[in-house]
Amino acid sequence: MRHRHPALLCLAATLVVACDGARSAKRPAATGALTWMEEVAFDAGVKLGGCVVADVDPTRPGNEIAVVASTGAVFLVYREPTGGWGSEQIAELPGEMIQIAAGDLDPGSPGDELVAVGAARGGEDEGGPGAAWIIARGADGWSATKVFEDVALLHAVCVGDFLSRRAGAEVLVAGYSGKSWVLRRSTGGWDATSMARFEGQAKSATPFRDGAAIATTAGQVVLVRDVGAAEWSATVLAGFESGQARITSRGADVLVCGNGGELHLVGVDGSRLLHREDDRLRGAVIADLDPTRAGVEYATAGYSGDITVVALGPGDAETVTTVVGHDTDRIHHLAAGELAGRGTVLVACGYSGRVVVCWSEVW
Ligand SMILES: [Ca+2]
Ligand SMILES: [Ca+2]
Repeated sequence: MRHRHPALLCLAATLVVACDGARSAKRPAATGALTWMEEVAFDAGVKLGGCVVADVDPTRPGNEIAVVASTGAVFLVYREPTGGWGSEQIAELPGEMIQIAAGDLDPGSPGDELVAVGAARGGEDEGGPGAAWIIARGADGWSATKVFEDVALLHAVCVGDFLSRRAGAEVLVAGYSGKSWVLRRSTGGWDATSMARFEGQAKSATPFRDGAAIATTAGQVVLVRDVGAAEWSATVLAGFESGQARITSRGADVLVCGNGGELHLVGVDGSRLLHREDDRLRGAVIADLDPTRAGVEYATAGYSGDITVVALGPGDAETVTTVVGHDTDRIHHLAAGELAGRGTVLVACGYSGRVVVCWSEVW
């Protein structure tokens, strides 16, 4: 199946302000001001669980966007060389898929591979087992391989070098069983090893320090790491009143958000509230999204449909919050990455079935 969207839908709210009443398509005179743009890159027509930006298709230049759907479908969304967006369905899995990550899991194959997690069969709410799938493009096209099944839904996945005694990347998965597992490639396929236990259910995971940080429904950020024993250690780094749902890290910092509508930056000196909304948050991104400000910015999105960027002002004393995009229904995930012709983009997906891409331009 192949979808094409030659007509781009430009929704940039800030563009309306910048474009002299939006009547003119001409760009305003250069002012050095930052303008946020928004496009719908793809509409799957079904709820989308998660998305990632990575170079997973070696036959196309640069990075692509991979998204997973409630139907078990996995789609690739990409920039066409002539402009505009294209898309392709690359897998049809038997259960609802929740999240997807990418990394170099096969050193013998160019580019990155995808790993998707969700329900082994049927929907997220049916209470059945969870499954993890590797999806990759080889010489014969796209393939999907089930590499692990847990007793309950798998909701969290990330790729990193988690096993100190072994070179290369592994996959960490976690979910509603209250356990995380490391999946490693072996001669006969994939092995699950290095289990850690924690309170509550895992919703999201990110590589952190020499292990992974997991956001749980118990409101905790838990660091799981290899301590040379059969069972990994699990250390609570931070705790919040409501369940946590999405997490990312950069350096010594962890960015986490959840059901309380709060986005927290957890560092060595404790945690700081960066943003609050009235509804659930489902996005945690750290990236250099604003080239007019030094350093990184923080982004989130959630059930309000808003996509929000938070920058720290002079001396990090204040937060500067900008709503840079909006979707028509609840957003379930937010990712960032580089795309040809767009620079660093934010990619949101969720209940609307749409893949919404936001990026900034300095005019
Ligand atoms: Ca590519
Ligand atoms: Ca910046």
